[in-house]
Amino acid sequence: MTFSNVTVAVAKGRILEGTRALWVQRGLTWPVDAESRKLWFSPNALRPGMLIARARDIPTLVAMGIADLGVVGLDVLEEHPNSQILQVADLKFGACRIVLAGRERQWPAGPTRIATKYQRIAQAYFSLHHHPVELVPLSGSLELAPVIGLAPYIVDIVDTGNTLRQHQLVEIATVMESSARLIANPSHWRTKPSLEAVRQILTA
Ligand code: PRT
Ligand code: MG
Repeated sequence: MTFSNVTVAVAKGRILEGTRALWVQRGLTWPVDAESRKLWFSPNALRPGMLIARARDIPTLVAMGIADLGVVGLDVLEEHPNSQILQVADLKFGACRIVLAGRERQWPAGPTRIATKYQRIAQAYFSLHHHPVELVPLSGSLELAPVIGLAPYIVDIVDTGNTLRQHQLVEIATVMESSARLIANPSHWRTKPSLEAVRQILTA
């Protein structure tokens, strides 16, 4: 099996780190050197090529066939749905939860304001619970929102819970669980057997 016709798009940050650990553990050589700012690495017979991009751009790159495969969190796939991709494996790393958090472990008493970077996921969750909310879109530093009086609640990613604790916030409910997923371009998945080979190596 040659990998010279396979390119994988990987979300930078934690997902890239987790992909590196898995990749190396499965005996593939890692193309990305830490010092360089290079974001594209060409494939060769022994390992797929790699593209490093913003998490929310990974589904687009795979849907358009720029990359054959992609590695991205389920949270990103749910927040930015794309019907032009296939989810082909749960890679198990990058596990985290999207939670509703606030000052007290108590469901909001009435209509409330909630700061989040996951507007679609949060809206779907509160609609399901028939709970009226006003979502405040923020792209980062969510934990600040209750402290500065922007919103009493947040919907955000939690792993260890340290960040919430440091801001005197507690989890009220789990909205969804997430982990890194392997996604594929549907037509490339059908026509390139090397993609299935990559999946098998990463999930063995
Ligand atoms: O471009 P953008 O800023 O959106 O992402 P990024 O390039 O900074 O990536 P990064 O490293 O933030 O990783 C994002 C992806 O990693 C998410 O889409 C998730 O699938 C996954 N992931 C897993 C996490 C976490 N765990 C996590 N803990 N993403 C973010 N966090 C944040 C969390 O929001 C909190 O602020 O890390 C902080 C520490 O978490 P605690 O609970 O361990 O303190
Ligand atoms: Mg980030």
